[in-house]
Amino acid sequence: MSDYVRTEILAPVALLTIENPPVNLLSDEVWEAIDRAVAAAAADAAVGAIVLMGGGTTFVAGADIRRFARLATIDDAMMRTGWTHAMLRRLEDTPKPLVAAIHGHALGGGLELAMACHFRIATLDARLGQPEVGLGIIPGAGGTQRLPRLCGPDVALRLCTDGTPLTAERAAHAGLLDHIVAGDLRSSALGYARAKAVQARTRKTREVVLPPDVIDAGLAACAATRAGLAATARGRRAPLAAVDAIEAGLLMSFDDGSLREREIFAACVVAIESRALRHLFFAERAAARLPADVTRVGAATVRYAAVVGAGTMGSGIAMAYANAGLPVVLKDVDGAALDRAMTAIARHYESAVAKGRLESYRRDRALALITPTMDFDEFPQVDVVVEAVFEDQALKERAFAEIAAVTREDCLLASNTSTLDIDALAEASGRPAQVVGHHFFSPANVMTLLEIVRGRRTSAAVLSTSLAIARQLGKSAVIVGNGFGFVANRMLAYYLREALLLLEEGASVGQIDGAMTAFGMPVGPFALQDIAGIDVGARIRQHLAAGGRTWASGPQSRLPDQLYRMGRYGQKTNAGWYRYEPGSRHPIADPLIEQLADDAAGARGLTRGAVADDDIVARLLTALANEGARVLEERLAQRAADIDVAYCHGFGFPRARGGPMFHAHTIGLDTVLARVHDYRARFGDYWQPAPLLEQLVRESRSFYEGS
Ligand code: T1G
Repeated sequence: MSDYVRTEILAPVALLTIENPPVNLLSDEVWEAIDRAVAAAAADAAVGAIVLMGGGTTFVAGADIRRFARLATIDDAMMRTGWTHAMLRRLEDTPKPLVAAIHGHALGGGLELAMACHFRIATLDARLGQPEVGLGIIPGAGGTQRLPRLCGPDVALRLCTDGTPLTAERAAHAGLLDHIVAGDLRSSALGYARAKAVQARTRKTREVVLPPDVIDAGLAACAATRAGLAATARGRRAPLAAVDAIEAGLLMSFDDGSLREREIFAACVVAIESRALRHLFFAERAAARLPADVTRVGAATVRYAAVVGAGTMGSGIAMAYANAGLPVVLKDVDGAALDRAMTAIARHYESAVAKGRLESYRRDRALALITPTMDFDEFPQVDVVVEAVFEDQALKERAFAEIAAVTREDCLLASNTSTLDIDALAEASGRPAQVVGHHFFSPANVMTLLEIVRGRRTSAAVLSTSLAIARQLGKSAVIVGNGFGFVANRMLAYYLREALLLLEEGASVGQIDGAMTAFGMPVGPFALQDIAGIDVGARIRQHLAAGGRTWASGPQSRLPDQLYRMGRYGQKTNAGWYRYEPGSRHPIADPLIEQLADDAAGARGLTRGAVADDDIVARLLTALANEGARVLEERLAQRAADIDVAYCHGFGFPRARGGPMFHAHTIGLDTVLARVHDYRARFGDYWQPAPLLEQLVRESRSFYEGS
């Protein structure tokens, strides 16, 4: 038995089990072990058929993408894929029937391995797909050439450009599977292989010839897919690259199409997009683990939740729990507010059903899981309470004292506060070990970031349970420290400050937002403020001012407070940085803003002038990276990768750029530092380089230790 493949000769079948836990990844060594094991089985006279299956919980989850860091050049990638393509050709040429027996996942290289086998069977729960596009690459082991031959160009295009796996049933219907196993996979596979041994028939996918009409339809589908991607790819290259490879396969021989796939894969795997997406793949998993200094304790089971405060955030949080299938009580002291919340929630689900985004039975199930209330009757039964009352310290402290008095000792007490002190809330509760921040991002039922704010006395069990809740809710968790604005909003303040100063310097709201959306942000900084509410920021500044504090030194535009005083809060008042027709969220430029900016510039003795888009992007992203370095220095984030996860999931930072810290990493920290110095010279001493940034540049190191 080799290290990675266990061979059992159960004549006339050779059963080969791939063993590379936890998900049987295809490292070079595993590919080679499969190659050897199949060849040895085929040479064994006692063997009439061969079964390839995965050990443990799954078939094969794909190539080990950690190894792609070694593919520094296109030539490296061409060498690697050349070997893999040749190996799969050898597998396909095996003279005895070769059966892939699939359970769990057959993804990426795992599906490509299965497609080079002669037959494929799977359990009903199996999932088969080519998720490479989510990693900024395309299938690199013949997937774009074998998929169309097995399931046609349409399914191949969908699998390779969208990345969503097929269920076993759909895979069978598409032609990817020959049989779905009802019982035990091992025994079914042995029986299936014994029958194939009798027939002694092999079937080479690469020899399937598509009829001209299928090819023509496929080429048309390629064109249609490209057109669709023009609107949805948001600058990502891999989905279009997958279309190119599939199209090549329709126009060329298998060998020529395979060579074209390898060339396209190679160009993708060395590009920043793939490096960024592979970075995020591991960053999301690292962020979801307990910090190294926290005792490993199991998570408590959460079956029943309560949300206190039926405002926008509270309603969104309640929907997030209901969408995850968890019953949730939504409490407010104001019956009218509760009615408004339930009406808004019902309207949200109705709209989703009307748009075809939600099946009606899911709407009914979610609505049935949300129970409005004005009392605490259910609170002794709940496992977690999320406080989402008005952003006022005294109000929240009172809420925590009340909640602690009506819940079990082991109930997790979370606050959705975005700026207030978790430790103060913990003390007010009388149960500080049970208190933690669960900072959702608006809309809480949509945005996938959950900042888990660790208080000084938050227990390991509460942190562990909070991570489990994030998984249950389908959120990406980031554990952050209890500093003002935590991580994402703390850095955002510096990003927004530069946007406002650029407005006063001469760029328009539309230009600044346009520059940032061209970079890849879903919305620009001004549209973002109109969505979140200009009043939210104004009240935070008022709260700080009441305590004699401000969020940062240095110049701050007065324009947001001016809009606040004018009642221009953003979308909620049909006017903010933009105008909005009643009932519409479409931003309309408002000449008043230019007038206000002219006045503000005049008050600062500035003459507004032209600003280049590139300068806008550089200024805003430099502010993010520099402040991110400070967040790391203050240990408010465990690692730079956590900040990347927070920005991609909290503000839709383009994943193909890896997050604000990864983007700085790719343009070079020396470039970032030089920009900080340049801004300091041009705009004032408030542009202070973060000491960590200076140190990393001095030592030629990266934000990512060991990378
Ligand atoms: N490469 C490296 N590590 C991987 C990995 C991968 N492809 N997939 C998972 N891991 C690690 C993961 O980081 C974690 O490590 C552990 O395995 C368990 O994963 C040649 C080029 C299969 C649905 O994109 O979607 O094939 O944290 O926590 O929740 O043409 O893993 O324990 O140290 O996610 O049960 C294509 C990616 C690759 C599939 C299981 N394949 N993986 O989810 O476990 S490119 C993929 C997943 C390719 C070919 C091309 C999920 C999963 P650690 P996990 P899970």
